[in-house]
Amino acid sequence: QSEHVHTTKVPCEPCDTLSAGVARQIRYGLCHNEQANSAIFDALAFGVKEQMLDQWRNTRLKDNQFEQKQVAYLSLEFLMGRALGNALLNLDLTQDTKALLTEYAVDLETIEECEHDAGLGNGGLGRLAACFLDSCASLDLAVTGYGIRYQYGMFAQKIVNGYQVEKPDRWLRQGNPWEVRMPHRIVSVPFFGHCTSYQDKAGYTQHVWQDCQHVLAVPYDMPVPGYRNGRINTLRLWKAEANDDFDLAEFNDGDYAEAVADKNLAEQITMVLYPNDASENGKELRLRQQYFLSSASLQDLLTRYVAVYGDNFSQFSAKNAIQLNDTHPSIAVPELMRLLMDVYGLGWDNAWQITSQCMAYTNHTLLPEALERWPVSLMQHMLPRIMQIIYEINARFLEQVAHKWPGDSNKLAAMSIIEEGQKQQVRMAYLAIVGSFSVNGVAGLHTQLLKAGLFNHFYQLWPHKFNNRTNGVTPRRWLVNCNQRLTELITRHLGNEWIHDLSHLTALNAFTADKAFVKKWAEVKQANKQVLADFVFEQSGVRFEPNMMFDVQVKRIHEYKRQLLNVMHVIHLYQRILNGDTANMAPRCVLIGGKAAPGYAMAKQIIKLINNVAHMVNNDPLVTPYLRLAFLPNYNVSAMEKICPGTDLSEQISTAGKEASGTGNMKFMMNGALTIGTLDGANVEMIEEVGKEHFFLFGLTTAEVQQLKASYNPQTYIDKSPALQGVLNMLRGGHFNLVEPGIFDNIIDAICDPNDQWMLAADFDDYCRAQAEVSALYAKPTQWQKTSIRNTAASGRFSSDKTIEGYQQHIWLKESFV
Ligand code: DL6
Repeated sequence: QSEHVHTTKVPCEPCDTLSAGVARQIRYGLCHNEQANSAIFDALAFGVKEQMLDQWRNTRLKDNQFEQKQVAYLSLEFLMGRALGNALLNLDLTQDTKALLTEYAVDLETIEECEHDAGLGNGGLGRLAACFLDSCASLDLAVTGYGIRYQYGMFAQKIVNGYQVEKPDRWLRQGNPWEVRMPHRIVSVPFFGHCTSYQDKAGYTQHVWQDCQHVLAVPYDMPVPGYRNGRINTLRLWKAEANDDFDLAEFNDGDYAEAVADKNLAEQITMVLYPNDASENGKELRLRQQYFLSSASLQDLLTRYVAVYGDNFSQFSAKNAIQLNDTHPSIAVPELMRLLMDVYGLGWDNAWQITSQCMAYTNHTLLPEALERWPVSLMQHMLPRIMQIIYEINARFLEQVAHKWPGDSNKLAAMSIIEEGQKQQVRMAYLAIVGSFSVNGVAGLHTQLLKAGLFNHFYQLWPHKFNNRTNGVTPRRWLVNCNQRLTELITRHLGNEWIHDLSHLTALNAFTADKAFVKKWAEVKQANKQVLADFVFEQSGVRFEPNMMFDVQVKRIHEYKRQLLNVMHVIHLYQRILNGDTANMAPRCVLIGGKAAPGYAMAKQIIKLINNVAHMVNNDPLVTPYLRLAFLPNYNVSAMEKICPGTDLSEQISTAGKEASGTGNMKFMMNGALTIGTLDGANVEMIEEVGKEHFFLFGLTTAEVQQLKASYNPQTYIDKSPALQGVLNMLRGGHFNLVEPGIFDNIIDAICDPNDQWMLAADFDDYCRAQAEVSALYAKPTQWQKTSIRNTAASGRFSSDKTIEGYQQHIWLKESFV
């Protein structure tokens, strides 16, 4: 990194403290690992954490005074990735560490590779939470992340004979040097049991939830350092432990399994992350996780508040905001009611006013299958008091509905928190909306669709609650740290203020006229492509050539994200090459990576198809000068850190109206990739920023998708498209599965199915047209590079700092709740 980047150094402990700390860790064997590099990583991480302890404590002490409003960010997922590089950058210790490591004859990159990704999330939603934490700390906001310390994070993906195989992710096996167990902040979370009520002396009905099983919630804190500002926020992750370790009597009687049964049952709660990103999880254990996180976090908040204000709750909503990251933690609404009423003795009205003035809900998806619902019977059994409170919230809410729409029983049924039917269910998203003062979507289009569709009734009732907060990503991890070459180039020309305020990147536009700069820009990309090519080879065995275009789609595998459309285009190119039609075809290396939910059969078949197509493409020497295809196994945060700096073309090709926002699109743009994409999610705003002449737009719009739905007939598109016919014929002919007959029949059927919601056939020709434009521009390297510069220049709006400023100003500090 350049000198410039370090001029804003906030005074911190001298580097010899770090060096002494690391040496001490090594000497006293705090690192148990035999492998030298891992041992150095552990020592370094412990040393860096030690450096943060004072500032961390000071931050906590300051925040405990409640001078600033405290925000609790409740999320079932925090996809943090690795912590070392980010901590060093934010604490301004990168250069010192590099120097220190020369003593051990090893470079920082090698040591960073020893850190296991903290994969406590599925994808976009969890990674967004992690970016937000970095921005909150960097903006000096008192925000605590509350999550679950899963013992097993997102599964590791192996590819065996082209198929995804899932392996458990034991990320804690070597220990976690960053975390601090906080036994004095343990709380207890109730489950099961039953409710009774009695009249108190004042004649009020009091409710008692009794005979419950209690599970201990043990906090493990992780530091979240701000960017060179002395603030260290906290990510508090809860681990479930049994109340009593095991039943000694049973143990003495020789029934060992029974003796530890309760312990195992309790600890199961935080054992594994559910690996589904866009489908209902629907399992009892998942509800236990949601309640466990919500209850433990709220108890923690209340304890902190009561320590300052005692039982005077009049300041609570002025001093606390609780952001619900998707519907997953929405059970926090009735839980806060319970705690305020049953534990702190508040009446319903007071408790409701407080609750509904501090809860804020972010929705992350329009896919109905991802909106959680819980059977009333399950809720009643597992959380009887919570179910009582939900009934009461619903009854009072439906009175408001009846008042607004007198006599409209359809409205009542449509908006009720309890869904009637064969099996009554609690609609968790509705519970979140009713209990929150703010409801936000994560991109302009997404919020508009929420208001017009999914949540329209609620929007009519409470238009003031709805607001948009377009997502963003942290420029520290996603540009400064992962793309040090580009950072250095930018900083040399713009100074370093852009790291604090990414809108400064617009100044890069002027440099498109500077030949030397454009040349340098191209050199940086070339060097990053070499790094990526090496990585792809190491991970997949496929050789990428840095002089070919790197065309990348990495994200969860889902039909709506349309990796299949991408492969169809690859097959089309392959066919053209086999036919000798390579005119105007820019040589390209296509990289696809991502995990499929283990139960999602179609997504797994798509992975198999990608691998089989890759096998044919990569083994034909007539084809490889023009086209290569690799499936990258085990795509995760640290893989993306190598991928986005080396990408030329970013694929953001979801069916319009289905991707809430996307955040990978922003990371690629920041790193100078050009995008091919639909008018979906945050792509819309990216186009607004960069101009549509610098974006390869294709496909149906959301309105067109909606309009076409009833009469969709893929055959009409197939009949009109020789290219699509060619692709389907090749698939039908079994070209990619000669020895595995029939394995892709489902995929072929899906493309030709009039019920194909993703409308692959409808968008195929236009996608190929846009891809041809990509090829044409790639053939003009200078113009390509200039467009690349313009993309980075226009990416300032997608810094999560901007997004968080919006949350702070329009949600967390909102003065009056109408
Ligand atoms: O808001 C973060 C992220 C968005 O960028 C993605 O577009 C969206 O799909 C994702 N949502 C989820 C939740 N379920 N689903 N699907 O991961 O949130």
